[in-house]
Amino acid sequence: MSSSSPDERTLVLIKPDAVRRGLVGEILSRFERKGLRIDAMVSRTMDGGFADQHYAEHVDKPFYPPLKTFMTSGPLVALVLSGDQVIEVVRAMIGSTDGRKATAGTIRGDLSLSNRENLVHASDSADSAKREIALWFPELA
Ligand code: 3AN
Repeated sequence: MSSSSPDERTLVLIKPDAVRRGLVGEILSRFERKGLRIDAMVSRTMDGGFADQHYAEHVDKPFYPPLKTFMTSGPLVALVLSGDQVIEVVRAMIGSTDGRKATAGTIRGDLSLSNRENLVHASDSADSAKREIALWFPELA
């Protein structure tokens, strides 16, 4: 890290499918081994209203109702990770949305066979990270 590139933060959700499958440790371990820091972490079950806020950009999409049902179906683990270029680094580590097509070596590519139950959410831009961290961890914003 140099003084001209201060560490970023990103918001990650380890989704209910990962919790049900006992993959929380596996996923956290990948982030830790990469050298990222866990700045905050909580287990929580989203209600519908909170899901609508988190997925504000998707609420009108056809895939949203089943996504909402899935994301509110049980506890998930929300965390804030920090590190050099963490937003881009974590997006690369999780792989593309559809687990059937995600590259081997990524979390989704190795562990998911679905484009809905794809184990992990991670902020996709600095603006998203700011908004999502403020929503999940207002004490850090
Ligand atoms: P990503 O999580 O890869 O950024 P987004 O933000 O485009 O993907 O979509 C948010 C979530 O919506 C995905 N993680 C996935 O669970 C679900 N999703 C996206 N596209 C579809 C789709 N075509 N069918 C079902 N679920 C989808």
